[in-house]
Amino acid sequence: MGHGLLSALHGARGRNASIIALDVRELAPDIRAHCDQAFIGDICDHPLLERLLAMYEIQEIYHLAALLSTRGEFAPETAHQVNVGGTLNLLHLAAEQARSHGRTVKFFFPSSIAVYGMPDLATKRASGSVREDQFCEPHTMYGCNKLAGEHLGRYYAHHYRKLAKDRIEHPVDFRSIRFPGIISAETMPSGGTSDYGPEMIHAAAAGRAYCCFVRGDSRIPFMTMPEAIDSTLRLMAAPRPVLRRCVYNVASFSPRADDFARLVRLAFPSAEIEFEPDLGRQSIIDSWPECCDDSAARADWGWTQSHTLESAFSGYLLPRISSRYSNTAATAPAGRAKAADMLKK
Ligand code: AKB
Repeated sequence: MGHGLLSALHGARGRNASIIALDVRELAPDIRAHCDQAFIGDICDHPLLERLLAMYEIQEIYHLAALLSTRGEFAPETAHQVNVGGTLNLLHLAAEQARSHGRTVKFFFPSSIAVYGMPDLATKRASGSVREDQFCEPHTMYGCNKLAGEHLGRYYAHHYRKLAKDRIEHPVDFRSIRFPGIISAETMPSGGTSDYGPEMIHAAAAGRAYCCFVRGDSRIPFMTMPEAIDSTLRLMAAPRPVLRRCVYNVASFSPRADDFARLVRLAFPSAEIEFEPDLGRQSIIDSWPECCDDSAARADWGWTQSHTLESAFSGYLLPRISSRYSNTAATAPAGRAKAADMLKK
């Protein structure tokens, strides 16, 4: 998501704003071209963050670094260090920037539906759409970390150094969205549990068989990458007084895993998809809600989804994915166009 956001910020930025990127890996040249400076490094590297603090007058921070839910269960303590330690470091950087320049620093934190923990499948199915304040008892380290990040952000925004004589009020303007699974036509996710959605589509387009690690009737919310980026920019652009919360749900579509498979087979008739649930990863998906109530985001900052599952396939995924895998038999133009047409109907 960070890479897509860099391009969007580059297009949307004001005349005097510079974009400074920090990533653990070197950026691809086309993404690097959107930045004024790009550092290779880690958000857990204190001296590097101190250097950034000294070098720049930072006005906004978009903190996208995290170890996701599946990877986090293999190394929970490392996930905690990166996800919570890294968030704390960046919030501290924001607060210190605010202190040295006397201006509130805006901070964007992508939270996740992983903060929810549905106690069992029956409750998940009966609950339908969940509000921000319901079922916040995560089952994964990643979910615990995201919930901790939300609380830390609220603390830095409203209560930081409560007892200090030289405290400044509201050093950080913390804004967060609880994202569903995100599907990108350009990049493959890794280390997440919602990965089965994008993996199924990319595998079919590349002409590879796919074994889905959850049951066909598994349902969680998803959205496309452009919707995720659009929601981030919209929330960050909203005037502070209209925001009644720090953390918002957003929603787009909530397909079952076998709905994905149906549309993938329609678009790529030779796709081979099997379902072979992995009990551990299935239990994570079963702990996430079927759908999120995004009425607060709609009311406060005008969030609206752009897609249904069908229009996400026909208007975004199929055209883009097909050009990415353009030399595989699975993406033969005639079949693709027919599938996109059928989806539109
Ligand atoms: C994951 O699967 O861990 C992420 C998420 C839902 O936050 N994609």
